[in-house]
Amino acid sequence: MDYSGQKSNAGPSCNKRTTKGQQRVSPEENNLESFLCELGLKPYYHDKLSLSKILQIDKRTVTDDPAHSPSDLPWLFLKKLMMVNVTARSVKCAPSTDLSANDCEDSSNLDEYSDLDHLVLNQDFRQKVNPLDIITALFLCSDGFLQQEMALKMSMCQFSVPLLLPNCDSEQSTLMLWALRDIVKKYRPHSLSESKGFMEERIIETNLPLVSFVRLGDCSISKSQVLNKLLSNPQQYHDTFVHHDMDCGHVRRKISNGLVELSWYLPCGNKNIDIFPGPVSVANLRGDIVTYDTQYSFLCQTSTAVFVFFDTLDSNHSILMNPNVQGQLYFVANANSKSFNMHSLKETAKQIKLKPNNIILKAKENDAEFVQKLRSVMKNAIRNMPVNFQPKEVAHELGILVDEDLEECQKVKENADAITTKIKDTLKFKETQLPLHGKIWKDLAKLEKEECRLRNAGNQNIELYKSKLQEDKTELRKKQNSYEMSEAMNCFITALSSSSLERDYFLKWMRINLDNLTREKLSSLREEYKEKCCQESSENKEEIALLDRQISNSALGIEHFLREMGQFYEAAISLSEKSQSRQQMQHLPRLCAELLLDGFPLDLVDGDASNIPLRWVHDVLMELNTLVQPKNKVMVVTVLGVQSTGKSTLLNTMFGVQFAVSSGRCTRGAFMQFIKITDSFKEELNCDYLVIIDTEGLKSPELAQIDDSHEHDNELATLVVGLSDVTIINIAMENSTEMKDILQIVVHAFLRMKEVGKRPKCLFVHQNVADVSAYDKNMKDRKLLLEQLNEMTEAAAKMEDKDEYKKFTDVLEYDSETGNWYVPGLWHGNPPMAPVNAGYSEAVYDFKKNVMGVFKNYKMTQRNSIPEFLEWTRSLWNAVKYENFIFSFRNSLVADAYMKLCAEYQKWEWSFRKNMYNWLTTAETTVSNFEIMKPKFENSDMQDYFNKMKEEACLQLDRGEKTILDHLASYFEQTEGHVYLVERYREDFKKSANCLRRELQNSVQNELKSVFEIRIGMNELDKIKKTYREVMEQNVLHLVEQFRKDKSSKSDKDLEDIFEGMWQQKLAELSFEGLQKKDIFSLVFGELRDNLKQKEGFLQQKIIKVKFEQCGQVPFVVTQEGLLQKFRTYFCADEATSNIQEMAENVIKTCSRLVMEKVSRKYDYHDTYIQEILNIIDDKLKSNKNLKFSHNFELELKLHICANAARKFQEMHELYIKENDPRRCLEQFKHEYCTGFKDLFNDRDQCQRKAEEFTRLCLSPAVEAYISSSLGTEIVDVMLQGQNSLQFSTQTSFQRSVLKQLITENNFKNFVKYLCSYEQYVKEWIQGQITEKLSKENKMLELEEHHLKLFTKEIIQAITKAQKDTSENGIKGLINNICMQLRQKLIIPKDALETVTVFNRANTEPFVHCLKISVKEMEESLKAKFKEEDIQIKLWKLKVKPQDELFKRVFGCGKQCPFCKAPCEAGGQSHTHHHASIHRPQGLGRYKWEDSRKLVTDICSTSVNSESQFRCLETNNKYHPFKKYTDIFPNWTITADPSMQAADYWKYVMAKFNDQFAKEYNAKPADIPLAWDKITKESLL
Ligand SMILES: Nc1nc2c(ncn2[C@@H]2O[C@H](COP(=O)(O)OP(=O)(O)OP(=O)(O)O)[C@@H](O)[C@H]2O)c(=O)[nH]1
Ligand SMILES: [Mg+2]
Ligand SMILES: [Zn+2]
Ligand SMILES: [Zn+2]
Repeated sequence: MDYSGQKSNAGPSCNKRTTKGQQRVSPEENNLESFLCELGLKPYYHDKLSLSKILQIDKRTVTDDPAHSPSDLPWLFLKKLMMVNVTARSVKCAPSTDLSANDCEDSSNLDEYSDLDHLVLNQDFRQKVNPLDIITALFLCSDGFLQQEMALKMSMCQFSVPLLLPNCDSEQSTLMLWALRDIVKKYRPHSLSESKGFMEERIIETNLPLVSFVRLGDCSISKSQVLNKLLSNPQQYHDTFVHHDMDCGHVRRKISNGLVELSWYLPCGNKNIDIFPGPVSVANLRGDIVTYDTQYSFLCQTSTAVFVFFDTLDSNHSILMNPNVQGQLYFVANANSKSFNMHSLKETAKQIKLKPNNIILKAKENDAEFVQKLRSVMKNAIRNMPVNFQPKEVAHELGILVDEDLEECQKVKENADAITTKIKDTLKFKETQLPLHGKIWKDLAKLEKEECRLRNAGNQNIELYKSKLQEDKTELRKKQNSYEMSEAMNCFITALSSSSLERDYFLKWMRINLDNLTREKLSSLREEYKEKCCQESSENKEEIALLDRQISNSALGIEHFLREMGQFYEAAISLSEKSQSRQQMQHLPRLCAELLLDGFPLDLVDGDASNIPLRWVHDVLMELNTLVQPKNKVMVVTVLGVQSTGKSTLLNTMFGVQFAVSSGRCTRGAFMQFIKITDSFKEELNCDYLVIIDTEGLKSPELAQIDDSHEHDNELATLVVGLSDVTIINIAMENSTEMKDILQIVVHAFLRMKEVGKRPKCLFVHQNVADVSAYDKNMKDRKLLLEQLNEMTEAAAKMEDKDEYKKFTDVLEYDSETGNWYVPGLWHGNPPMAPVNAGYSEAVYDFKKNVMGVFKNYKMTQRNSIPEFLEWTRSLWNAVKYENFIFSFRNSLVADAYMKLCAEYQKWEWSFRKNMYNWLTTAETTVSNFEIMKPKFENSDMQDYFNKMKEEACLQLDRGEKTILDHLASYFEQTEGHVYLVERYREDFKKSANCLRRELQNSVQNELKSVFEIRIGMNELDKIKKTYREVMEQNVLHLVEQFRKDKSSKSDKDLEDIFEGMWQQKLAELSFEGLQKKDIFSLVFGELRDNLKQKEGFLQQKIIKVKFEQCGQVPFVVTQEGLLQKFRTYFCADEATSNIQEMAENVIKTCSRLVMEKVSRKYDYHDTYIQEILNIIDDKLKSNKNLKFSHNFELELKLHICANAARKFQEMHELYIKENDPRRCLEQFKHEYCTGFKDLFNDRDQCQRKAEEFTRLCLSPAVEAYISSSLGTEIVDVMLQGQNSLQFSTQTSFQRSVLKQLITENNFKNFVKYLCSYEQYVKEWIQGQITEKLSKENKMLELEEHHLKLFTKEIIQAITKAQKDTSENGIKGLINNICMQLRQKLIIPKDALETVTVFNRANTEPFVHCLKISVKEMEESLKAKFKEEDIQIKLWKLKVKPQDELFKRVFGCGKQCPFCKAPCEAGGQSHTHHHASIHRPQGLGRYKWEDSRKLVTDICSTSVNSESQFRCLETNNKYHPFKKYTDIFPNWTITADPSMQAADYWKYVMAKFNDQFAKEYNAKPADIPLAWDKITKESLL
């Protein structure tokens, strides 16, 4: 074909085989720089691309945009290569669309056949780049580590790799030794076929025969294609070398001429398949040897055989005379070529004495025969020839650069060698040079677990036992500290401290060296292990266990050095802060953090010790956090699965990373690696780093049995599942029993996460499912899988005591359609010559896209920062160490989120309460003013009004409840603060809101009802009073008329006498019918009997005989009778009785406070009062049912309280009757009547006096009442704001504040009070806080004055307004108008009001003037009064008592831990589970040992994890294991003490006051564990 007409800018054409290389290329086009520019790689020529940059995750990672310009190509190539995709080299630009548009236009003008020319002419080369150029360019622009990685991945794809890299600008070649160093190949030469042995070697360091293929001049045989055929197995052709017929292979090469590529042929041991019996290296030089003579010389000197391809030998054959040819030379020529010249061939052969056998001519045979011929020649050529592959030396001789000659690289190689050359025996080396992380660390790990599990505690005192474990730990740390840092470690750490480039080289060298040291041993052990595992026979078990141990002994990698470093650090940290060795270790976490940031995988779980060095990991990650802040959000992917199922391979393929991969047991423990997410992609993923965690394979139960590693597997799975956002479950489909086993472990882990609030996403990857229709075909399998998962969920739920989970989907979101992925087998063909299956790579890529999609869809809330990730690690691992994971889990993130929610809820609750209080106050005021305002309400009567109010109350309550529920809903929708962690508490809070509404509804309705009924009673009374007043008024007026007529002047004395006479006379005339006195006792008793009606019959009988009036006169004492019959004989009966006594006293106190409050209101008695009291008693009894009191007790208690209440109410009633006696009321205002009479008689101006009277009698008391009714809620608000307000925000913070104050005072009496009369203590404490805060800077007075001032202003405004509105009716109308304005706030005393308006003839204008002055005076006098009054009295008088409100807030549900009495801290009123953050030694709750009577030191949070037992009333006096305490106390959650320090507070208190407590509790002092004495007060504050 003729290509000569192609577009010019593609440069000279690239005709088939004849236009090779540089001949026709103009210099500037050859320019490397301009080519790099075109590829967009120019910046990286000097500032090399690094591996970590390539691994970063960006948009391109998950999108499939085609390449638009050549500058996209290198990235596309890299992306595919990193995922070991064999199609990586076929990258090209998408056809440009505008070009084809042009074509169309053109073609319309031409005849239709010109299109055909067009097709040929328009071959567009602009956008195309030869793959070799891309590879060369990338190698030129990459640093050593990326080069290594590229070479490694290329060799996995069975691509040839660069051996000599040309630089067409400098015309320098570089030998790529370093780049190829990482390639390790495994093969089986025929010599080992029989023994089934194999070789595993770092291929570039191995002395393999090299066969080179070069070209002289033009050649019509495609050398590369021939080579590919030569190396391919007959049944499976593979393009090892790029050749002309591949995608873009025909595009002219611009910079890659002079490139020498290398590939290997490696046998698999099967003689029928293998082409060569042993391994062979094959080199291929691109370009003409005439131009690239240096490369040719290099090959000649390193190869066993050199094959020269040519068509003709003319002038250029002198190159073949090269005297340095070390091996044999072979000529390969195409005899069919036009330019082939037999004559010159013969001539040359003669000249260089080439044997005829060394000349291969392609004549009539086809390609297959030709290749076969070449193969046999090659086989002969390398057979029995000495091999001397010394590329480095040759390169130096020829002036070829060597990549690893770099100074940084060489220098640190020495350091690495210094460490590794001394290693003879890995086990011994580890023992002597890395002693800290060996046995000691394993022992430490065991101790740490024993501290939680307490399996060997036996009958010992648990706290003593724990204290001993603590000492043992300290001892081990001491031992660690006694070691000097070994020489090897010293070298290692020094090397890590060097510059980052040197450090990277050092680590690589270390890895290479250590790998070389251990590979041989390890790989054969692993192979053996794998075989033994597959056989699954029982005799193997011993052997497997032995192999496993051997593997672990022989393993020696960088991770061991890092572990040692970690142990050095942890040991040093245990020393005092000032110690020198601690100072010296301070920098280690930083070093390690830098490694992580560089993309170095770090041990998370040490697989040997099966433990996490928490302190070390913590400090490293915190350093990392400091390094990256504020970009510290992470997402976590983990993989779990059976051993050797390609987990590490999967992760490596997905993310381009390098987790250790090998057949047989390989990964141990769990490794984590950080991958950066590019800035541009960050917005989409909302996170900064991806953390990938590779884990050790889980074992099948048989294997797990051998070394008891079942526990280890479970722990590991729980940890990594808990840490991850996405968990990949890797399943090799072939083995479904294995799958079942690991699923069991996994399901457990997920279940646990569900319980603790974490929701990882779970994806199943099924490996080795080849078929394209896998997805459909596996429908049945998926169903089966789901069935099994469901089954296991149910089983696991039973085991964890969480029966509510029946299905897998109850535990987590899982869709069996989208949650399963199918991946075909990894290799395409037979290893070692098999490339990675393109299907594998593509399937993994699809999967990766899906994983990224999952991340994108994650809610913002679920992203953890590094410290949060750490907190998860810590809390998960701590919980894992206990046997009972779910009940041991405690996470400060969850706790924080819960606290926040509680605090919010408290706010909502309070604002609801406050609204209702305010509403009620207003309602009551209006009701009280009902009569005064009657004209306003027209003809409605009280009952209508009451109903209306009730309706309105309901509306208010509805609204309030809804507001809380709305708040709650939107709280859970927010994106910050990890709200998803507390999702499971949402229901609790919903219920609490309902509950709160019910509570408020009851109290509001009761209150309203009593106010109304009392008001109705008073109205009756008022009517009577009114008639009397009217009589008096008439008489006074009459008197005035009478004496006016006299016209005689009278002195005041005379007038008074006259008035007195009239008054007495009229009083005698009027018949006063006051209120009827009622027998309150019988009313109360009636209510009580009603209350007891539902109870058992014998109470009814008993109550008939009771002399109610005589009850309650002596203090209430609970006797044995108070306890239920069957418990009276129990060992703890005494204690039970005293508990009941305590409760009773509490109830009595609460009720008597309520009675006092009612009495202080000075109203009449109403039945709702006693009903309220009975309700309180019933509530209390119900919530204290666990005390097992008898019915008799209930009766006695109620009688006691009711009788006392009745007494008080009787007094109150009588007082009320007396005060409201109509005669008395009339007499009360006698003075006013008298003065009125005098004024009228004398026609005196009444303005001032009336104004003053109105203020004094009506306004002033009303204002005072108003202030005290509104101040209560205000004070609560004050307490909830500003300094110290946090203490009331949640139960937990309240507890903290109280405890803090207690320890500061450090007073035994206070502790006892707190412990024994908790409720009382809390109340007093709150009262104290309020008094303190309000007294400070006269806060109380300030509040009062503020209200007073505002209200005075309001009154004055009302007066002004009333004046304007009032036209007729004179003063009376005016005053009524004023009251009208203020009717919602002021309760105007009616009697007084009417007295004031009587005979009032003043002029409005001066009256208003006087009134305003009066009001001002009132303000002053009230101010003075406020100043005098005591704050306690003021608080007592408030209608809403702030102390009660705050108490409700912080007291919560009021339940106490059944063992140690620690108060419940759960938020809301109706939570399903009570919990306390700090439990106490049970001795503080009066527990003592039965026999020795010593106080018990055990702490519930420990006991519930131990083998101990307890007995009490609830267990029917039988012993019950602590571990199963939930059987007895199902509503309590007692979590383990994760830090081992939370209980320090009480340990300290108990140790300090041991003797005093013993005395107080009538017991013997406890045996205090040693460690307790060491706790200092300072550490607790
Ligand atoms: N034939 C075949 N081999 C595979 C496949 N996937 C992985 N391998 C090989 O299996 C061996 C084990 O792979 P790893 O990735 O180390 O397996 P692992 O699950 O991480 O192993 P452990 O960490 O030891 O549990 C390696 O030699 C892989 O090359 C596959 O799909 N088919
Ligand atoms: Mg692995
Ligand atoms: Zn407790
Ligand atoms: Zn509770």
